[in-house]
Amino acid sequence: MLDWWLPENVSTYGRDIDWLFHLIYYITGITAILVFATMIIFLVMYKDRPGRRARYTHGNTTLEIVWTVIPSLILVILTFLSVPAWSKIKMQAPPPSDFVVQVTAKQFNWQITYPGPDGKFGTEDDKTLLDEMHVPVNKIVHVNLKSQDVIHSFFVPQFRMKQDAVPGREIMQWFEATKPGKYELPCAELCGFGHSGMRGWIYVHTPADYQKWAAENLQAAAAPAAAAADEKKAEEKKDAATPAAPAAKTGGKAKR
Ligand SMILES: [Cu+2]
Repeated sequence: MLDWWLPENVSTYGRDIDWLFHLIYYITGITAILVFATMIIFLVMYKDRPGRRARYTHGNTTLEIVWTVIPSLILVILTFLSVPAWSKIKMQAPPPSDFVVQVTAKQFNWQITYPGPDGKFGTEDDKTLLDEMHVPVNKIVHVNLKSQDVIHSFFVPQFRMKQDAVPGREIMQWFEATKPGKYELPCAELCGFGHSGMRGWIYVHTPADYQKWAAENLQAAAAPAAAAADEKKAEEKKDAATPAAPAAKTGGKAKR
C-alpha cells in the first residue's frame, strides 16, 4: 500500500527492508494519530470555562506504567522481527559470487575498481572508474568497501543498500539487482564540504550488454596489440563525444 512512497525496489532483498519500513511506518503513524487526537480532545475538554478553577494533579501511576511498557514491548518485538532481514543482508556471509568490485570512497568520489582480465586485485591490469559502476542484472555482486580518508556511506536507494565506508577497514557487502537501469549512488554520510556533490551511478546491464561493456572497458589489456590500438582510438572518439568520460579515466589512472 505504501509502495508509491519509496523509490522503486530493484533488489532481491529490498522486499524484506520495505516490509520492516512499512511496519514501523504504520506503528509510528497510528501512534501519532492517537497522540494528536488525545491532545485535541483534551484541549477542548479542559479549556478555560467561567467558574472552573485550575487543579493540581500528580498523574496516574498505572497509566504511566502502561505507556512505558507497551512501547518497550513494541521495540523488543521489532528487534526480533528485523533479525531475519538483517542477518540475511548484513550478518551472514554473502551468497558466493565470482563478481567482486572494490569500492574506495574518498572526498568526494567513488573509486570503483575491477580486477581486470587476471581476476586479481592489486595487479597492473586493474581498472578503476570514477563515480560509475557497471554490473550485470540478476547477478550477486560483492562490494569490498573501503575509505581513503573519512567515513562515507555507500547508499543505493533502489537496492535498499546502505553501508558506511570506514577508514582502515574493508567491509564486504553484496547486492543483486533485478532490473536493468541507471541508479544513483549518493554518499549518505556528511563527509566534508563537497559531500552533496559526492555521487556516482550504478549501471545495471542485461548480460549481453554487460559482456559488451566489459569487453570494451575491462579486457583491453588482454586484447592483442592491434585490437587494443583500435579500441583506444574508438575510446578516444567516445571520450571526445562525452566530456565526462576523460575526467573519469584520468581519475582512475592518476590513482594507480
Ligand atoms: Cu562522502
